[in-house]
Amino acid sequence: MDFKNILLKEEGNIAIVTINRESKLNALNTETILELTCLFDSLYSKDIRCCILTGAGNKAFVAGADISEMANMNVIEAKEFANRGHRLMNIIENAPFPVIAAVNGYALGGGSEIALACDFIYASNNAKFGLPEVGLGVFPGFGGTQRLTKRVGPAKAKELILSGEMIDACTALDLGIVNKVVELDKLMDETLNIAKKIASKAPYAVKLAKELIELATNVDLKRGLKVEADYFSLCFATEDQKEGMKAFLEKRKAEFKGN
Ligand code: CO8
Repeated sequence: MDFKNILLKEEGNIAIVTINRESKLNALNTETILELTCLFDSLYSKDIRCCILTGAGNKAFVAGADISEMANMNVIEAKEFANRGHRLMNIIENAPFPVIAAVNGYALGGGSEIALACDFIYASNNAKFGLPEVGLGVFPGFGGTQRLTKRVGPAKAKELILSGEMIDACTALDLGIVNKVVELDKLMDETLNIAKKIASKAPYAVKLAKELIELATNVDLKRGLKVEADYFSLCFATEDQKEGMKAFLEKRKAEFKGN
């Protein structure tokens, strides 16, 4: 598949997706949103065990939705644009493998929103997060009002969204938006390290655990524990459960095949 605005590199079972519109600070226009949706859709049916999403260059991860494209939209076009954005965020969030955002600079507006749709975020020390949309006469429309609130709680989400204030990587770390901050030239290595660790584990168990953690943010404990017990038992239908436990008892490294 040939894409104009994104790059895909595969290292074993790890997919590295780079948003590649550096001259526009990787802003998300419709074409890029559709390409990313199509790419993630295609990754669903491959043996991908972890994915890294990043931006080209060392200045921006994604500086937001493309303002030049949005400026003259009518109501119908804006709705379509928001729906396309939601589809992309959902396809990332619900991917059957973990997706890690490697935020290498500005993550503004839609850039923060796409990072929040990933399972977790590693950031470079020059990264800046913000949802400046109210300064443009709109508000975060790619899921930011919902996902940021779930991540940091309503009071902090209100402070950030209603002021449009930009925060640095360390503040994002303190708020729990980011899991780790590293120097820019170490960002990909550090992110690849954790991706490799994840990719070496049993893929089906990783996938179910990801689903359950997501579920925990949406249902009460009783319901969550019931589904956890169901999913736990499902693991025993896999070869990987047998291999994982056998390898432990034989004091060797498990070889997971994803079945
Ligand atoms: N959209 C389009 N182009 C952009 C964007 C953007 N979001 N951000 C940067 N660019 C372009 C600039 O226009 C410029 O292009 P050109 O060279 O052709 O003039 C190029 O990228 C480089 O940018 P700057 O010259 O501005 O670089 P600076 O270093 O001076 O500034 C900033 C960097 C601070 C990141 C600055 O570019 C900036 O403020 N960008 C916009 C940030 C922003 O407001 N983002 C939020 C956008 S709105 C949004 O994301 C809504 C999501 C929900 C949509 C819901 C749909 C209904």
